[in-house]
Amino acid sequence: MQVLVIIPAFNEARSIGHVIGDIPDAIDEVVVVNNASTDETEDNARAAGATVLREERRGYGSACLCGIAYAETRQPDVVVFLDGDYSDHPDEMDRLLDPIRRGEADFVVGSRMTGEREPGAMLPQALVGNRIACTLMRWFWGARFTDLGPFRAIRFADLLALGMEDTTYGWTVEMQIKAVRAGLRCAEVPVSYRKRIGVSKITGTLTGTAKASAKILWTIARYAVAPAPVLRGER
Ligand SMILES: Nc1nc2c(ncn2[C@@H]2O[C@H](COP(=O)(O)OP(=O)(O)OP(=O)(O)O)[C@@H](O)[C@H]2O)c(=O)[nH]1
Ligand SMILES: [Mg+2]
Repeated sequence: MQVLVIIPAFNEARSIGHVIGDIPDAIDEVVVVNNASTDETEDNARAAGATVLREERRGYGSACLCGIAYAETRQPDVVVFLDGDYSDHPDEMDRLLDPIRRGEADFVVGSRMTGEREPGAMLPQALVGNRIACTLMRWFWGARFTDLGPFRAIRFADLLALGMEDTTYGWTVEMQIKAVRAGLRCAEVPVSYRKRIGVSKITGTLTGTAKASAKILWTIARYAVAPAPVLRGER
């Protein structure tokens, strides 16, 4: 099974080498999408052995979309996403890949809610936001997720068929909603989570939290009212 890892990174010079270094050797290619960083993220990622792409349009989803466009030239069987701040534990990647390898799932989300969290690694606003978003996904689509965690694996053909489009913080929830609506076999596995290295950009800041919360709720609302033909018309 060919696996390609996509890491969106905005000013993660101090952590990116650790993230890449802890990815299991069996992984075929690690792609860091440098999202207009002003530090040494790009040099450090390359030095650690990653393929480095540049996406000048800021936004978590923009960086992920750039990674997907590159993956289309590689056609891996599975794509794994994770953050560049060393909060996720890259050495736990097999936890995500095993259900896909066994043919039991198409999409696997790493849950920090059922996994081991270092105290303070997820701030209260992130915990509450996750709970609300997952509750809404259960009400609207019967989805049984406990987290919107960034560490996740998906069959590449299924990912392309989802037609992902969010360019910012709605990315993770969009993927989960679309996966459930598309009838993919979704699974969750516990993953560990530690305090990030470097400067917090989303949940650690007031504006980041406000923007992310608004975008996540907006994304849920948008798909809750979207009739299926609209979804089929996408991309
Ligand atoms: N905020 C933000 N993050 C980006 C962007 N592009 C890529 N990223 C990456 O997205 C990942 C998640 O951002 P984080 O700042 O860790 O957000 P968070 O995990 O909610 O909160 P903290 O870890 O507390 O900062 C990191 O790897 C960032 O480098 C962008 O435009 N904005
Ligand atoms: Mg983080």
